[in-house]
Amino acid sequence: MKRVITYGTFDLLHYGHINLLRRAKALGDYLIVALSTDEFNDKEKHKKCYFSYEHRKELLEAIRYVDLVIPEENWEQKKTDVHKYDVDVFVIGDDWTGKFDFLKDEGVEVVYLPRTPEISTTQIKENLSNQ
Ligand code: C2G
Repeated sequence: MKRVITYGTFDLLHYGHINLLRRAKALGDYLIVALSTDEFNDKEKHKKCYFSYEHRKELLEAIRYVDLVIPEENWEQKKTDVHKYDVDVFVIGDDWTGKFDFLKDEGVEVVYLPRTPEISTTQIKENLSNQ
């Protein structure tokens, strides 16, 4: 059982997120999504979410590629998460390329996947506010 983990906010879920999750799941058999909590988004990522953690979690749990959703509460937890959840592969979009290579020292394969161009939560919000 190859276990994959990824991290993110996944607010206003869109096809770019789904493309990432589908490719992440294809790297193994079991996909864990560490979902940024409202507090982590607010204090550390300076992201104002439209949907609450609970609603973003509900949406992710409905996706066929996702097997488990856990909270992402800080930047540091990745190093312990990969052991706690017996993870083989860490995957994230290539906007983070190089930022999590330290996980290789924990015996984890680190994969950066190309982002889906032209779609982002910020873009969605801007387009809607300009309508
Ligand atoms: N993503 C993508 N294509 C897009 C938009 C997002 O592939 N058009 C990917 C991102 O690269 C990320 C995932 O979808 O892997 C979730 O995106 P965000 O919610 O924006 O995640 P982010 O804020 O980058 O959080 O500790 C890591 C952070 O929590 C990552």
